[in-house]
Amino acid sequence: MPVTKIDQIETLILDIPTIRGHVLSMATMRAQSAVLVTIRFSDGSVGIGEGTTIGGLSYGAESPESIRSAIDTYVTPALTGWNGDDVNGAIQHIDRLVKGNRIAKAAVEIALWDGLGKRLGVPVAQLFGGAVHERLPVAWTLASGNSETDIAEALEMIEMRRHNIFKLKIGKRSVAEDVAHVARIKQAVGAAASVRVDVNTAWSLQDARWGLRGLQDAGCELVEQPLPARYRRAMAELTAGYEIAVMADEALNGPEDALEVAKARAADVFAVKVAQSGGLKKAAEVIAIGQAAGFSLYGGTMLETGLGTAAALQLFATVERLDWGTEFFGPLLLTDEILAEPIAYRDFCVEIPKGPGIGATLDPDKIRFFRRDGGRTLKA
Ligand code: MUC
Ligand code: MG
Repeated sequence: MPVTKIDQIETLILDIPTIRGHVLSMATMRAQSAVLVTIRFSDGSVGIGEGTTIGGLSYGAESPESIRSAIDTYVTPALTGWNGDDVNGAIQHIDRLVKGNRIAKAAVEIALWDGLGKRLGVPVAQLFGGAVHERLPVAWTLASGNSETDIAEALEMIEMRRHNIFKLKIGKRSVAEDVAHVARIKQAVGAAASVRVDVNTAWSLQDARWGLRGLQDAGCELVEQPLPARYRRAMAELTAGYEIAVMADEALNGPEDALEVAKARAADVFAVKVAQSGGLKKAAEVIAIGQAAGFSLYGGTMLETGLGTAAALQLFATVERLDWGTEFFGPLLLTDEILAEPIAYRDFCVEIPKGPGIGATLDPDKIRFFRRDGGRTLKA
Protein backbone atom coordinates (compact mmCIF):
# COMPACT_ATOMS: atom_id res chain seq x y z
CA MET A 1 0.00 0.00 0.00
CA PRO A 2 1.43 3.44 -0.87
CA VAL A 3 2.30 5.72 2.03
CA THR A 4 -0.21 8.53 2.71
CA LYS A 5 1.86 11.67 2.78
CA ILE A 6 1.26 15.13 4.20
CA ASP A 7 0.82 17.27 1.08
CA GLN A 8 -0.19 20.64 2.49
CA ILE A 9 -0.70 22.38 5.81
CA GLU A 10 -2.83 25.54 5.66
CA THR A 11 -3.50 27.98 8.49
CA LEU A 12 -5.87 30.87 8.97
CA ILE A 13 -7.05 32.96 11.90
CA LEU A 14 -10.74 33.20 12.73
CA ASP A 15 -11.96 36.12 14.89
CA ILE A 16 -15.31 35.26 16.44
CA PRO A 17 -17.06 37.68 18.84
CA THR A 18 -18.01 36.49 22.34
CA ILE A 19 -21.64 36.72 23.50
CA ARG A 20 -20.58 39.21 26.23
CA GLY A 21 -17.37 40.66 27.55
CA HIS A 22 -15.45 37.85 29.31
CA VAL A 23 -13.68 39.66 32.17
CA LEU A 24 -10.55 37.87 33.37
CA SER A 25 -7.91 39.13 35.81
CA MET A 26 -5.51 39.88 32.95
CA ALA A 27 -7.77 40.83 30.01
CA THR A 28 -11.35 41.32 28.89
CA MET A 29 -12.16 39.17 25.88
CA ARG A 30 -14.67 40.46 23.33
CA ALA A 31 -13.70 37.95 20.65
CA GLN A 32 -11.82 34.69 20.42
CA SER A 33 -9.10 34.31 17.79
CA ALA A 34 -8.63 30.70 16.74
CA VAL A 35 -5.91 29.38 14.45
CA LEU A 36 -7.50 26.84 12.14
CA VAL A 37 -5.16 24.21 10.68
CA THR A 38 -6.12 22.13 7.66
CA ILE A 39 -3.85 19.27 6.59
CA ARG A 40 -4.33 17.76 3.12
CA PHE A 41 -2.96 14.27 2.62
CA SER A 42 -1.86 12.60 -0.61
CA ASP A 43 -4.82 10.17 -0.66
CA GLY A 44 -7.29 13.11 -0.65
CA SER A 45 -8.11 12.86 3.06
CA VAL A 46 -8.15 16.00 5.19
CA GLY A 47 -7.53 16.62 8.91
CA ILE A 48 -8.47 19.75 10.86
CA GLY A 49 -7.07 21.18 14.08
CA GLU A 50 -7.27 24.34 16.16
CA GLY A 51 -4.99 26.36 18.41
CA THR A 52 -6.30 29.09 20.70
CA THR A 53 -5.02 31.15 23.55
CA ILE A 54 -6.81 33.71 25.70
CA GLY A 55 -6.56 37.49 25.46
CA GLY A 56 -3.72 37.80 22.93
CA LEU A 57 -0.43 37.62 24.82
CA SER A 58 -1.92 38.34 28.24
CA TYR A 59 -2.38 34.68 29.22
CA GLY A 60 0.81 33.06 27.97
CA ALA A 61 3.78 33.23 25.66
CA GLU A 62 1.89 32.36 22.46
CA SER A 63 -0.49 34.62 20.53
CA PRO A 64 -2.79 33.71 17.61
CA GLU A 65 -0.29 35.41 15.30
CA SER A 66 2.73 33.56 16.74
CA ILE A 67 0.88 30.24 16.58
CA ARG A 68 0.17 30.77 12.91
CA SER A 69 3.67 31.97 12.14
CA ALA A 70 5.36 29.07 14.01
CA ILE A 71 3.31 26.59 11.99
CA ASP A 72 3.78 28.27 8.59
CA THR A 73 7.47 29.05 9.02
CA TYR A 74 8.81 26.05 10.93
CA VAL A 75 6.34 23.17 11.26
CA THR A 76 4.94 23.02 7.74
CA PRO A 77 8.29 22.78 5.90
CA ALA A 78 9.43 20.07 8.35
CA LEU A 79 6.29 17.95 7.97
CA THR A 80 5.55 18.32 4.25
CA GLY A 81 6.06 14.89 2.69
CA TRP A 82 5.99 13.11 6.10
CA ASN A 83 4.02 9.86 6.42
CA GLY A 84 0.60 11.08 7.55
CA ASP A 85 -0.10 7.89 9.52
CA ASP A 86 3.07 8.34 11.56
CA VAL A 87 1.63 10.76 14.11
CA ASN A 88 4.12 9.87 16.85
CA GLY A 89 7.06 10.24 14.44
CA ALA A 90 5.75 13.63 13.32
CA ILE A 91 5.36 14.86 16.93
CA GLN A 92 8.87 13.69 17.83
CA HIS A 93 10.34 15.28 14.68
CA ILE A 94 8.72 18.65 15.45
CA ASP A 95 9.77 18.44 19.11
CA ARG A 96 13.39 18.15 17.96
CA LEU A 97 13.11 21.17 15.65
CA VAL A 98 10.78 23.52 17.53
CA LYS A 99 11.11 24.36 21.21
CA GLY A 100 8.07 25.50 23.19
CA ASN A 101 5.19 26.69 20.97
CA ARG A 102 2.92 24.09 22.51
CA ILE A 103 -0.31 25.55 21.21
CA ALA A 104 1.02 25.61 17.64
CA LYS A 105 2.14 21.99 17.98
CA ALA A 106 -1.22 20.98 19.46
CA ALA A 107 -3.13 22.54 16.56
CA VAL A 108 -1.12 20.54 14.01
CA GLU A 109 -1.18 17.35 16.07
CA ILE A 110 -4.98 17.47 16.37
CA ALA A 111 -5.23 17.73 12.58
CA LEU A 112 -2.93 14.70 12.23
CA TRP A 113 -5.08 12.59 14.61
CA ASP A 114 -8.23 13.80 12.84
CA GLY A 115 -6.84 12.76 9.44
CA LEU A 116 -5.73 9.36 10.77
CA GLY A 117 -9.09 8.71 12.46
CA LYS A 118 -10.96 9.65 9.29
CA ARG A 119 -8.79 7.38 7.13
CA LEU A 120 -9.35 4.49 9.53
CA GLY A 121 -13.04 5.34 9.94
CA VAL A 122 -12.79 5.57 13.76
CA PRO A 123 -13.17 8.38 16.31
CA VAL A 124 -9.91 9.73 17.72
CA ALA A 125 -11.01 8.37 21.13
CA GLN A 126 -10.56 4.90 19.59
CA LEU A 127 -6.94 5.75 18.79
CA PHE A 128 -6.48 6.47 22.51
CA GLY A 129 -7.92 3.10 23.55
CA GLY A 130 -11.63 3.87 23.29
CA ALA A 131 -14.20 6.11 24.97
CA VAL A 132 -15.48 5.13 28.41
CA HIS A 133 -17.96 8.05 28.58
CA GLU A 134 -20.67 9.28 26.18
CA ARG A 135 -21.03 12.61 28.00
CA LEU A 136 -19.12 14.59 30.60
CA PRO A 137 -20.18 17.19 33.21
CA VAL A 138 -19.49 20.70 31.92
CA ALA A 139 -18.94 23.93 33.87
CA TRP A 140 -19.80 27.47 32.73
CA THR A 141 -17.66 30.51 33.50
CA LEU A 142 -19.34 33.54 35.06
CA ALA A 143 -17.21 36.50 34.03
CA SER A 144 -19.46 39.40 33.08
CA GLY A 145 -17.67 41.62 35.61
CA ASN A 146 -20.93 42.26 37.49
CA SER A 147 -22.34 40.16 40.39
CA GLU A 148 -26.02 40.71 39.49
CA THR A 149 -25.47 39.77 35.86
CA ASP A 150 -23.51 36.69 36.93
CA ILE A 151 -26.28 35.61 39.33
CA ALA A 152 -28.94 36.00 36.63
CA GLU A 153 -26.77 34.04 34.19
CA ALA A 154 -26.18 31.25 36.73
CA LEU A 155 -29.85 30.89 37.62
CA GLU A 156 -30.77 30.77 33.94
CA MET A 157 -28.20 28.02 33.28
CA ILE A 158 -29.51 25.94 36.19
CA GLU A 159 -33.09 26.44 35.00
CA MET A 160 -32.13 25.36 31.45
CA ARG A 161 -30.29 22.35 32.95
CA ARG A 162 -27.24 23.42 30.94
CA HIS A 163 -24.74 23.98 33.79
CA ASN A 164 -24.68 23.50 37.55
CA ILE A 165 -20.94 24.00 37.96
CA PHE A 166 -19.76 27.62 37.85
CA LYS A 167 -16.25 28.95 37.59
CA LEU A 168 -15.99 32.60 38.59
CA LYS A 169 -13.19 34.68 37.20
CA ILE A 170 -11.67 36.82 39.94
CA GLY A 171 -8.36 38.55 40.69
CA LYS A 172 -9.02 41.92 39.08
CA ARG A 173 -10.55 43.59 42.13
CA SER A 174 -9.37 43.55 45.76
CA VAL A 175 -9.42 40.22 47.58
CA ALA A 176 -12.20 41.43 49.90
CA GLU A 177 -14.36 42.56 46.96
CA ASP A 178 -13.76 39.30 45.14
CA VAL A 179 -14.66 37.19 48.19
CA ALA A 180 -17.87 39.21 48.67
CA HIS A 181 -18.72 38.69 44.97
CA VAL A 182 -18.20 34.92 45.25
CA ALA A 183 -20.22 34.74 48.49
CA ARG A 184 -23.18 36.53 46.86
CA ILE A 185 -23.20 34.14 43.93
CA LYS A 186 -22.87 31.05 46.14
CA GLN A 187 -25.69 32.32 48.31
CA ALA A 188 -27.89 32.84 45.24
CA VAL A 189 -27.34 29.36 43.76
CA GLY A 190 -27.17 27.51 47.10
CA ALA A 191 -26.81 23.75 47.00
CA ALA A 192 -28.03 23.64 43.39
CA ALA A 193 -24.56 24.38 42.04
CA SER A 194 -20.85 24.02 42.65
CA VAL A 195 -18.99 27.34 42.78
CA ARG A 196 -15.29 27.58 41.98
CA VAL A 197 -12.95 30.44 41.13
CA ASP A 198 -10.05 31.07 38.78
CA VAL A 199 -7.59 33.80 39.81
CA ASN A 200 -5.39 33.43 36.70
CA THR A 201 -2.20 34.01 38.75
CA ALA A 202 -3.24 37.48 40.01
CA TRP A 203 -2.59 37.05 43.75
CA SER A 204 0.47 37.29 45.96
CA LEU A 205 0.91 34.61 48.63
CA GLN A 206 -0.35 37.07 51.24
CA ASP A 207 -3.47 37.85 49.15
CA ALA A 208 -4.03 34.15 48.64
CA ARG A 209 -3.92 33.33 52.37
CA TRP A 210 -6.76 35.78 53.01
CA GLY A 211 -8.49 34.82 49.79
CA LEU A 212 -8.56 31.07 50.38
CA ARG A 213 -9.83 31.48 53.92
CA GLY A 214 -12.64 33.80 52.74
CA LEU A 215 -13.52 31.66 49.75
CA GLN A 216 -13.82 28.44 51.70
CA ASP A 217 -15.98 30.16 54.34
CA ALA A 218 -18.23 31.34 51.47
CA GLY A 219 -18.76 27.76 50.28
CA CYS A 220 -16.48 27.97 47.26
CA GLU A 221 -15.09 24.49 46.51
CA LEU A 222 -11.99 25.13 44.48
CA VAL A 223 -9.48 27.85 43.62
CA GLU A 224 -7.63 27.67 40.32
CA GLN A 225 -4.10 29.03 39.93
CA PRO A 226 -4.15 31.75 42.61
CA LEU A 227 -0.41 32.42 42.24
CA PRO A 228 2.00 32.79 39.31
CA ALA A 229 2.88 29.54 37.58
CA ARG A 230 6.44 29.33 38.88
CA TYR A 231 5.52 29.72 42.60
CA ARG A 232 5.41 26.00 43.33
CA ARG A 233 6.43 26.17 46.98
CA ALA A 234 3.86 28.82 47.75
CA MET A 235 1.19 26.82 45.88
CA ALA A 236 2.19 23.79 47.99
CA GLU A 237 1.75 25.87 51.17
CA LEU A 238 -1.78 26.85 50.10
CA THR A 239 -2.61 23.27 49.11
CA ALA A 240 -1.57 21.94 52.50
CA GLY A 241 -2.98 24.85 54.50
CA TYR A 242 -6.67 24.95 53.53
CA GLU A 243 -9.56 22.57 52.91
CA ILE A 244 -10.59 24.28 49.66
CA ALA A 245 -9.13 22.42 46.67
CA VAL A 246 -6.26 24.11 44.83
CA MET A 247 -6.03 23.54 41.07
CA ALA A 248 -3.00 24.06 38.84
CA ASP A 249 -3.63 25.53 35.38
CA GLU A 250 -0.98 27.98 34.10
CA ALA A 251 1.60 25.88 36.01
CA LEU A 252 0.96 22.89 33.73
CA ASN A 253 2.70 23.23 30.40
CA GLY A 254 3.20 19.61 29.47
CA PRO A 255 4.32 16.44 31.22
CA GLU A 256 7.57 17.86 32.60
CA ASP A 257 5.65 20.56 34.51
CA ALA A 258 3.12 17.96 35.63
CA LEU A 259 5.91 15.93 37.18
CA GLU A 260 7.32 18.98 39.02
CA VAL A 261 3.88 20.05 40.30
CA ALA A 262 3.25 16.48 41.44
CA LYS A 263 6.62 16.21 43.20
CA ALA A 264 6.08 19.54 44.98
CA ARG A 265 2.43 18.64 45.84
CA ALA A 266 1.76 22.14 44.49
CA ALA A 267 -1.98 21.50 43.89
CA ASP A 268 -4.78 19.02 44.61
CA VAL A 269 -6.17 19.05 41.07
CA PHE A 270 -4.72 19.22 37.55
CA ALA A 271 -6.60 21.34 35.00
CA VAL A 272 -5.46 19.48 31.91
CA LYS A 273 -5.54 21.53 28.71
CA VAL A 274 -4.80 20.00 25.33
CA ALA A 275 -3.37 23.25 23.90
CA GLN A 276 -1.20 24.05 26.91
CA SER A 277 0.04 20.46 27.13
CA GLY A 278 1.20 20.51 23.49
CA GLY A 279 -1.43 18.20 22.00
CA LEU A 280 -3.64 15.22 22.76
CA LYS A 281 -0.72 12.83 23.29
CA LYS A 282 1.07 15.14 25.72
CA ALA A 283 -2.22 15.88 27.51
CA ALA A 284 -2.65 12.12 27.96
CA GLU A 285 0.81 12.06 29.55
CA VAL A 286 -0.12 14.91 31.91
CA ILE A 287 -3.25 12.95 32.84
CA ALA A 288 -1.18 9.80 33.48
CA ILE A 289 1.22 11.68 35.76
CA GLY A 290 -1.69 13.22 37.67
CA GLN A 291 -3.37 9.84 38.06
CA ALA A 292 -0.18 8.11 39.18
CA ALA A 293 0.52 10.85 41.76
CA GLY A 294 -3.01 10.74 43.17
CA PHE A 295 -4.19 14.12 41.87
CA SER A 296 -7.79 14.77 40.88
CA LEU A 297 -8.41 15.75 37.27
CA TYR A 298 -10.38 18.41 35.42
CA GLY A 299 -10.77 18.89 31.67
CA GLY A 300 -9.61 22.47 30.99
CA THR A 301 -10.25 24.70 27.99
CA MET A 302 -8.49 27.52 26.16
CA LEU A 303 -11.95 28.60 25.02
CA GLU A 304 -11.67 26.72 21.76
CA THR A 305 -14.41 26.74 19.14
CA GLY A 306 -16.36 23.54 18.52
CA LEU A 307 -13.36 22.16 16.62
CA GLY A 308 -10.81 22.22 19.44
CA THR A 309 -13.55 21.31 21.90
CA ALA A 310 -14.44 18.19 19.88
CA ALA A 311 -10.77 17.18 19.86
CA ALA A 312 -10.46 17.57 23.64
CA LEU A 313 -13.65 15.58 24.16
CA GLN A 314 -12.18 12.68 22.20
CA LEU A 315 -9.34 12.42 24.71
CA PHE A 316 -11.28 13.13 27.90
CA ALA A 317 -13.91 10.55 26.92
CA THR A 318 -11.18 7.94 27.51
CA VAL A 319 -10.31 9.09 31.06
CA GLU A 320 -11.75 6.96 33.85
CA ARG A 321 -12.19 9.64 36.54
CA LEU A 322 -12.63 13.38 36.14
CA ASP A 323 -13.45 14.23 39.74
CA TRP A 324 -14.02 17.91 38.94
CA GLY A 325 -15.67 17.42 35.53
CA THR A 326 -14.79 19.65 32.57
CA GLU A 327 -15.21 23.18 31.25
CA PHE A 328 -15.60 22.37 27.55
CA PHE A 329 -18.12 25.16 26.94
CA GLY A 330 -16.00 27.21 24.48
CA PRO A 331 -18.45 27.18 21.54
CA LEU A 332 -21.23 28.48 23.83
CA LEU A 333 -19.27 31.65 24.62
CA LEU A 334 -19.12 32.60 20.93
CA THR A 335 -21.83 34.41 18.97
CA ASP A 336 -21.69 31.85 16.21
CA GLU A 337 -21.03 28.20 15.56
CA ILE A 338 -18.40 27.16 13.01
CA LEU A 339 -19.30 23.47 12.95
CA ALA A 340 -21.88 22.11 10.52
CA GLU A 341 -23.30 20.14 13.46
CA PRO A 342 -22.81 21.82 16.84
CA ILE A 343 -21.65 19.91 19.90
CA ALA A 344 -24.65 19.03 22.07
CA TYR A 345 -25.07 20.34 25.64
CA ARG A 346 -27.87 18.99 27.79
CA ASP A 347 -28.60 17.83 31.33
CA PHE A 348 -25.51 19.61 32.69
CA CYS A 349 -23.29 17.61 30.35
CA VAL A 350 -21.49 17.92 27.03
CA GLU A 351 -21.86 15.00 24.65
CA ILE A 352 -18.87 13.37 23.00
CA PRO A 353 -19.19 13.92 19.23
CA LYS A 354 -19.58 10.77 17.20
CA GLY A 355 -18.18 10.05 13.77
CA PRO A 356 -14.66 9.50 12.48
CA GLY A 357 -11.69 11.62 13.50
CA ILE A 358 -12.47 14.30 16.06
CA GLY A 359 -16.12 14.16 15.00
CA ALA A 360 -16.30 17.75 13.73
CA THR A 361 -17.15 19.12 10.27
CA LEU A 362 -16.65 22.81 9.50
CA ASP A 363 -19.33 25.05 8.01
CA PRO A 364 -17.44 26.62 5.05
CA ASP A 365 -19.65 29.76 4.98
CA LYS A 366 -18.81 30.49 8.62
CA ILE A 367 -15.10 29.97 8.00
CA ARG A 368 -15.25 32.41 5.08
CA PHE A 369 -17.15 34.91 7.21
CA PHE A 370 -14.94 34.84 10.31
CA ARG A 371 -11.51 34.55 8.68
CA ARG A 372 -9.36 37.54 9.52
CA ASP A 373 -8.06 38.09 6.01
CA GLY A 374 -11.36 38.29 4.16
CA GLY A 375 -14.94 37.11 4.20
CA ARG A 376 -17.60 38.99 6.20
CA THR A 377 -20.27 38.53 3.52
CA LEU A 378 -22.48 35.95 5.20
CA LYS A 379 -26.05 37.06 5.82
CA ALA A 380 -27.01 35.78 9.27
C1 MUC B 1 -8.51 29.59 32.21
O1 MUC B 1 -7.63 30.20 32.72
O2 MUC B 1 -8.84 28.56 32.74
C2 MUC B 1 -11.13 28.65 30.86
C3 MUC B 1 -12.42 28.97 31.08
C4 MUC B 1 -12.54 30.34 30.99
O3 MUC B 1 -13.53 31.02 31.13
O4 MUC B 1 -11.34 30.87 30.74
C5 MUC B 1 -10.44 29.83 30.53
C6 MUC B 1 -9.09 30.12 30.94
MG1 MG C 1 -7.49 28.80 34.44
